[in-house]
Amino acid sequence: MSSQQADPRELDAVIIGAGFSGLYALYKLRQELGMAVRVFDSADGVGGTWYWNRYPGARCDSESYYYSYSFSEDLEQEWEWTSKYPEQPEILLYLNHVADRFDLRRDIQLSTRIKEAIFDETSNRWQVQTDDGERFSAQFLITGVGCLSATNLPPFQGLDQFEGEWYHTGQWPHEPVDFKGKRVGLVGTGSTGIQATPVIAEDADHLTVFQRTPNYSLPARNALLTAEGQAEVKANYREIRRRTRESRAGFPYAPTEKSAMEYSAEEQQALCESLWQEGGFKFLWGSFEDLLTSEETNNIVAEFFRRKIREVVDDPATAKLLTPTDHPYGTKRPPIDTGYYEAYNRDNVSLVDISNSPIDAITPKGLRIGDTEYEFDIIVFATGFDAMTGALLKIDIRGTEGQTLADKWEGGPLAYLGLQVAGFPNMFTITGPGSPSVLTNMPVAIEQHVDWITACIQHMRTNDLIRIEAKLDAEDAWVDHVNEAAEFTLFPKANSWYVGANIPGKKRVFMPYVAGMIEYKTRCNEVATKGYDGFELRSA
Ligand code: NA7
Repeated sequence: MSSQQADPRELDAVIIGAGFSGLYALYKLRQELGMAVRVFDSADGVGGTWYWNRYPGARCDSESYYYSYSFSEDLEQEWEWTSKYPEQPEILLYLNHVADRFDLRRDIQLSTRIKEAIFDETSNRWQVQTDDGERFSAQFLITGVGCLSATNLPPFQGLDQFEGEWYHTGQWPHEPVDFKGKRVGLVGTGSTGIQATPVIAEDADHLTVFQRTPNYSLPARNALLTAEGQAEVKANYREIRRRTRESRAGFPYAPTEKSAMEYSAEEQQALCESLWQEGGFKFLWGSFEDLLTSEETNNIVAEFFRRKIREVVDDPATAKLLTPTDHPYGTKRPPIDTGYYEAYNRDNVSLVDISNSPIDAITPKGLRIGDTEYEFDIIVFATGFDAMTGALLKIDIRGTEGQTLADKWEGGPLAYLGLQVAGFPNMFTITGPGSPSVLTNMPVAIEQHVDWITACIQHMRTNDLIRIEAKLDAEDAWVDHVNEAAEFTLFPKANSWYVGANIPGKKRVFMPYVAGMIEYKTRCNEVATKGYDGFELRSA
């Protein structure tokens, strides 16, 4: 009998994705609730984002000691991070260690893509099929597919004719790419392009960067961790975790209590300078409390960045092209770099502004813009992701009455608390659209979601409930609230992937919840305390 015809294997939960989310969800549901769980991932290793993003210079923009799990004190104490901002291989090692340490691998099925998941209203179970035709049946479907995992390769005409090598940064090969002596073209100046530029420039004969929108990048000021520094963090972990959980964005620091307008011009500049010197995300989440709500305050910070770019980049014409003026600081995801602006002072790096003249075609020898052809041996596309919804919509997910998730989300994602979609019972979306997700330090958001989902399932089991579904009116109210929260900020002013602007034809909707982790967590807890208010629960 072929696997297609065999009865589906019965599980309590199917989890899609073996990154930070899926690993923790497996741990919690299996360890704490004793559930029969299976995690699926299309990759041939665990790690999610950190499995795929192996491009040169790939490193975490959050500091290692808080971009990590907090659920196990033993794990915290035994794991040794080597640098402030860990490189991709180190985070991948960490996640592999977690998989081994907690004996997770026996319930993880790799190299397997989930093709479809259909909710059966008779049994109240999800019928799930893999791309190999293997079938599983589970009460719960839990997605941990990542917010930035469906790569965006714009449909450049002629790419298949290119005679050189080309790569998308989000699907980087496992073997090192040799840039030595090569003419390299790099498309995209988001976080990824900005991390990759200085590293590729070290080796390439010449690197040409194609920039559609300039960004405000902050120096990371990475450093190796000392034994004393590590010991201090380890001694203070509980307090650090408390601070991250009680912060707005999952970082262990807070912004000023007053508006920038209540400081003198000298004080404003002094704070900006000290944050610039310190480096990293603190500029975004630990500077002025009204940075993302007041144009006046934002402009003070934006001007500070513009001055820094002029100071670092030698050639004034290049500095001007690199200077963002089209969006407020922080309304596109701010990159953190190591020597990005400095790279443009090298003789072998040049910048091409494509804001008004897009790439017309990829040619056999390179790429063409108008009448100009640029010749390359290697083209690197750092063109980002179909964020927040792309990976979910790649799966054929069908809820009640045969409704597909793609149809439900035609006008933009709809979800209650970013955790459940009305019409899709017993499905939970870890860091789904409508939750703080990408506006936070991800592991903090992931742990909060998985903890909430685990408690919810525990509640259902204790009370003999077999089905939970978000109510439409609760979902509508939440979507309105997410939009209102965004409207109160400067975020909607930017053409960012937060609103789907990077994907032609994608409905413009502000997808993450911007009011902050603490506000969000309070609301989630209230919903649970009130007997899962806004959800319809059914007993057997
Ligand atoms: P991003 O931040 O989406 O950056 C993608 C870059 O590629 C950005 O500069 C885009 O310009 C550019 N882009 C996208 N499509 C095109 C086309 N068609 N032509 C030219 N340039 C294009 O992705 P990243 O991978 O850098 O970062 C994603 C997240 O991963 C990051 O924020 C972290 O959270 C980790 P645009 O700005 O849209 O004009």
